[in-house]
Amino acid sequence: MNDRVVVAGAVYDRGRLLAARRSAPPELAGRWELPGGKLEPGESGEQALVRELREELGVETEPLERIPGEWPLKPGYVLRVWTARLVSGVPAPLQDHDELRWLGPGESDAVDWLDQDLPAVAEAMRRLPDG
Ligand code: 523
Repeated sequence: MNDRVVVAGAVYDRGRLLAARRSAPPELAGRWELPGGKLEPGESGEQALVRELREELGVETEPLERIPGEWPLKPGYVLRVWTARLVSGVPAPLQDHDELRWLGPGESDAVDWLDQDLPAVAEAMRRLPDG
């Protein structure tokens, strides 16, 4: 059986990367992630990413490129990550999150990332565009 895909975005704006602190479920609350969510039937990864970032943060984004790789989550789920550019809006923690932070170069260790997000975060930081 195929694993269900969870998409997440390494959202850039002005040379910084967006980090989001989860407020649920209890076992993940307080840890930081690249925001996103589950792919729905019929969606491409990029479409799901744009939808999730709109729903959860109230922003419009443009996917840039897929970060190579796929990371296991809870049984039956895998994580895929895209870099993305903030197109419009100011991110707000509308759903699933209770705090947001923009991290500049060298600041990726400033928050307690979910273990499963760490490889993609490291690569997203390497790809951080100039401000
Ligand atoms: N992760 C995760 N890292 C990460 C994301 C976006 C999600 O480890 N960057 C995990 C957390 C959950 C699962 O993937 O175990 C689904 O993510 P979730 O809850 O953000 O997906 P949604 O928003 O689609 O979930 P529901 O609205 O609850 O269906």
